[in-house]
Formats: sequence, C-alpha cells, structure tokens
Amino acid sequence: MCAAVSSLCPVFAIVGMAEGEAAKSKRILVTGGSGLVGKAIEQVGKDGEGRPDEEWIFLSSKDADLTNAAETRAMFDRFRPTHVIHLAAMVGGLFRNMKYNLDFWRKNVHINDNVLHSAHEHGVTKVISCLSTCIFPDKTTYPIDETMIHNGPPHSSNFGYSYAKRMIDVQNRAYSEQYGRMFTAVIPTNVFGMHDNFNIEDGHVLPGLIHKTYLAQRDGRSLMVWGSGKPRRQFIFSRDLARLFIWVLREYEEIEPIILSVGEEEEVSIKEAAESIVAAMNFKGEVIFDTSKSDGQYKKTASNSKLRKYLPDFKFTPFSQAVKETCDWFVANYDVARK
Ligand code: NAP
Ligand code: GFB
Repeated sequence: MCAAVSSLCPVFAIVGMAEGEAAKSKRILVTGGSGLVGKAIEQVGKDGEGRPDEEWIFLSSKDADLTNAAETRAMFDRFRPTHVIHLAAMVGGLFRNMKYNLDFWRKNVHINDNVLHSAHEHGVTKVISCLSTCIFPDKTTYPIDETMIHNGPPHSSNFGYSYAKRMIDVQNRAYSEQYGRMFTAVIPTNVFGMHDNFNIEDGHVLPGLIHKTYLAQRDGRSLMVWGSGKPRRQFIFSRDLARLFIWVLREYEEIEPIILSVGEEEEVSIKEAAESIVAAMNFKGEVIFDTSKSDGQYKKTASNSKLRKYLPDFKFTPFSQAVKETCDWFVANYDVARK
C-alpha cells in the first residue's frame, strides 16, 4: 500500500502515503537501510506491505557514522523516530571475520551502544536489532534455539562479531528491566539476495560464489569453491526476511529474541549451494574445491519452531528460485552491484 515514495533529501526515502494525507503515527528509522536486508525491507514496502500510518526512513553510513555517539544522537534528534529497525553493522563472510575480529568487536559494540542508548534517550517505543545464528555456542546440541545464545563460546572464526552481537541481547534485557523498554532482536540465519555484497574476499558464500561463477564463465576458467563443500547452512532469502521483519515490527512483543529461519530440513551443504548457482547461471566449466581454504563452522542448524508457533503458514521462497532471482539480478546489475 505504498502510495508514494518521496525523497526528503537525496540520502533517504520515505515510504508511505503522499504528503498531505493522514498523519502517520509510526516513524520507522531503519539503520543500515542501504544494505542487503535494508534494501529488501524497502522493496517489500514499495511492493505493497506499507501502511498509511507508517513513515519509513532508510539510512546509510553517509547519513551518520553510528560508531560516533554525537553523530548518532544528532541523527535521532533530526528524525525523532517512534520505532527503529537496527541493521547497521560491520558485516562480512567467514574470511573477513577471520582477519578482523578486533574491528568486528569494536565497531559493532560502538554502533549498538550508540543506537540503543540514543533510542532510549529519545523515548523510542520499540527497537528491533539483528543478531545472527553464527553467534551461538560452537559446541552445542542441535537444533539451536533462542534460549542457548549465552551457553558457551562462539566459533573462533568470528568471536569478535559474535560477542558484540550477544551484548545486544544483554543490553535489551537491561533496558527492559531498568526502564521498561521494548527493545528486542531477531536472529536470522545466512541471508542472501539482491543488493548483497558480492565482494569475493569479504562477502558471504553465496554472493561470493555468484560473482566467481560469473567471472569463471566470462573468462572460460574453473570455478573455485573454497573449503571442502561439506559445511551446512540454512539460507534465508532477503525478501522473506524483510517480510518477517515487518511482522516483528508490528506484532512481536517479546524482549526474548526470535530465530527467523527456514526449517531444519532446508539446510544445504556448501557443495549443494554451489550446484544451485551453477545451474542458475548455466555454468558448464569445471568446479574445484580448494581444501587449503577454511571450512569455518561445520553447521549451526537452528530451529524455527518459535516462529512457526506464531506464523504456521508463512511461505518461504524455494531456495533454487531465490538463488535464480539473485543470480539474474547480479548479472543484470553487474556494473552497479557492490563488489
Ligand atoms: P550489509 O549489506 O553489509 O549492510 C550493512 C549496512 O550497515 C549498510 O547500510 C551500511 O551502510 C551500514 N553501516 C555499516 N557501518 C556503519 C556505520 N559505521 N554507520 C552507519 N551505518 C553503517 O549488511 P546486511 O547483510 O544487510 O546485514 C544487516 C544486518 O543483518 C546486520 O546487523 C547483520 O549483522 C545481520 N545479519 C546478516 C546476515 C547475512 O548473512 N548477511 C546474517 C545474519 C544477520 P553503507 O551502505 O553506507 O556502508
Ligand atoms: O557465508 P560464509 O562466508 O560465512 O560461508 P559463515 C563460509 C562457508 O562457505 C565456509 C565456504 O565453509 C567456506 O569454506 N565457501 C566456499 C566460501 N566458497 C566460498 C566463497 O567464495 N566465499 C565465502 N565467504 N565462503 C558467517 C560469519 O559465517 O556467517 C559471519 O562469519 C556472519 O559473522 C554470517 O554472521 C551469517 O556462514 O561461515
């Protein structure tokens, strides 16, 4: 129901009704609005999920560097949101995490503290932050569920990112206990889709492999898949995650986080994921597994039974269809895609 997408300034868009229509009771600020997940939420709003009483503001790091407390506060002073979807983070795939654990810890701790505390100081009604299933203990029983976040050390490859994300859960509980705030978090599995970071060194496995397959096809070379191909992942399409985020914003009222994931039976190996990309891009060359590269965490199989209790009928996009849409988008947008 997005009647209009108007730009108040070149760096953000407001999705909602046209100016002059009924006053909006919710002003939703999306930090990290220029990234994979933020762009998907914006698109889902434009495609019909918006509501007349909602005004959406999508921010990027150009609007404010959220590692800086003064810039963050000024951004809240300027926009006065009633709701915040907090996505902004230093993000990366396995290999970026392994290189920069300190930066992942420091940047994300600063961003999260600045955003949550500014939201508190500005009396924001509800904040939804974003954790990740990679932050759960490495040594664990499966499937992982929402009660297990703090039960043991995370995988060593991304301890900086993981502990920074875990602290959001600690902080949410503390704002609730001390001030009665409704600050909560969602826990997605590996996300992919349009507007992802397709950088080969820094990005996640699916965008990295899509980019590598594109180049291998163009240059008549083999496709190099890093690691053994045996690790397993549950991938969620960014459009599905965006729809779930909007549901959480409107309906979910627990401080406890909620895992947003496809079912356990949808988990695939990295080899199967690579095969989906090869099929979607019609790649006919050789596929080689470079076992000198790290496999990272073997698996982090998560249960979506809490989500299913709330939304038993939610339909996830089939993995092969979502991979195909993402590959087609990357090829069509090769010149402008982040890479
Ligand atoms: P992304 O595509 O890399 O986007 C990151 C966003 O954060 C961008 O909008 C970026 O702005 C912004 N940002 C980064 N540093 C900032 C700073 N210092 N100040 C202000 N903004 C800053 O990430 P994503 O994949 O959409 O991730 C969104 C959220 O989902 C993150 O919290 C991430 O931890 C979580 N998550 C992601 C995955 C996944 O597989 N991708 C899985 C689980 C959870 P610019 O565009 O201006 O750089
Ligand atoms: O998406 P990814 O980088 O991160 O996937 P994680 C890593 C897995 O894919 C490993 C294999 O088993 C890699 O050996 N792989 C194969 C590749 N080819 C490639 C490639 O070209 N690029 C990449 N990146 N991997 C991340 C965390 O873990 O999960 C982050 O490190 C984040 O913190 C994210 O939260 C959701 O799933 O291992």
